[in-house]
Amino acid sequence: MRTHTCGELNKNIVGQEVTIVGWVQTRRDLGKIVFLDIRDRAGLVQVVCVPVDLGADYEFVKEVHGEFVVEISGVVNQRGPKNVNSNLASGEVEVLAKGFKILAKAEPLPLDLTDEKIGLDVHLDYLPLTLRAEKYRALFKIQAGIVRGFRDYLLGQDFTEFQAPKIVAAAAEGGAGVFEVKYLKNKATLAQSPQLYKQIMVGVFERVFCIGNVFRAEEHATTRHLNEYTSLDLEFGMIQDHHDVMNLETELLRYILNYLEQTVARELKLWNYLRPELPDRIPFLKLREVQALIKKETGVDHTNEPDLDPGEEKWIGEYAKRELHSDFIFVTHYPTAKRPMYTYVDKEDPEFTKSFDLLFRGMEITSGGQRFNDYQELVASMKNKSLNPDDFQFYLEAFKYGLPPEGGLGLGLERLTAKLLDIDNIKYATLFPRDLNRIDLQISPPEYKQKKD
Ligand code: AMO
Repeated sequence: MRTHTCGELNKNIVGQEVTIVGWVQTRRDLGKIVFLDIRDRAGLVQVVCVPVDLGADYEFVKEVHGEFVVEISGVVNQRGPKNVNSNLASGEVEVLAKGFKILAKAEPLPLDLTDEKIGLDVHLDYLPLTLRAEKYRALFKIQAGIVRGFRDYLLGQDFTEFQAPKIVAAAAEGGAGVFEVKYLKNKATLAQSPQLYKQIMVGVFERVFCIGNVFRAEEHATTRHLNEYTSLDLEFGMIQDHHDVMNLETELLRYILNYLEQTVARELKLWNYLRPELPDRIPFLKLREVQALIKKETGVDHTNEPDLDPGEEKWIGEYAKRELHSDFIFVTHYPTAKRPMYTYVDKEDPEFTKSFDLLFRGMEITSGGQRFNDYQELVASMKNKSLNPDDFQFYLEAFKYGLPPEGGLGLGLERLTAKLLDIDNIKYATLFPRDLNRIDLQISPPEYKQKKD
């Protein structure tokens, strides 16, 4: 029976008998003495296996290699000063094994988990194994920390969490890019976002958030697009305008960064984490101002375009860093013609909306803004976009019966993770990425399959 986790072992319990359970991470043989690094959820510890101490159990030691799961009883010993491993919480001690059991066997590993040069496709094909590598365990601990920080902050601000449906009738973000669901009697799609439901829920709780997967039928496999991603969504009522939403996001990000640094500092060190510059107020510019700047500085005239292309996002990201000392910049006032029907129009300049994107290190990680809350205005906006209000009858009920001025945002979890850790392809920062060519396993050309068999 396990008495301690590996991470709990330290010099205060030197001399004590313990039983630990974990995976064999590495094996080193020195003649008949075998050194095993044993890993469990809490950490890693070195175990020394000597034939005289183990007796008959030494036979089991002979058999084990990486990823075997074992139970070891033994005595905690202090390591010599030269052998202390300062990277480990349990690095000052080791366990001298007295009893050894195999709990689960592992086949020989098809790849070396410490090899940083494994290509993306092989990494993804072997995810159940490659996710066990130290760097990837760290990455997804950090990602879990982002989710936790998001939730904690919003609960602290009196938001209520809800679960949004994933089978929906209407496309929230516009018709393109939806997956149809054929089985049901009604026309249905997979949700592109919880947008319509979070707005309905403002009528119920005033402040709400939800964390869940959403689906986008993206036509191309790129380094920043997935077909399924995790959206961190929030929505709240009683706002003045989109600046309230931007200010909330600024404090939310500050909370998440602090939370990560307090809880997963060791994991952050394994990646190229550099604390982002996050000023008291994140700078904000209108889309047309950004385009004018780009034209002035580079000569490229995109001043009539409805959006920034990835190169322009990068450019303005670098500008924000250099000139405004911020790794973040809000770009506001996207054209009314290009934003979804729920986006509030700037009454002083009706061609543009009170919407924003947040760029982090030159990549969009969030969209948000103020929404129409007036029933008549929302219906008119739908009609302007050639949408039939009858298709949105259910959603519109929320507006018929009193919805306050409100706004919100959607933050892409994988993009935030990737940018925070300097990862250039979003798929590395996605637990189980789906794209045109892959659901878990890549749809492989025959010669590739053969090679693996
Ligand atoms: P939008 O469609 O801009 O807005 O999405 C919000 C954020 O989600 C992330 N994202 C993606 N991440 C990975 N793969 C994709 N294919 C993908 N598409 C989007 C990005 C993006 O900034 N309802 C609005 C949000 C709102 O206004 O509240 C929406 O979904 O980080």
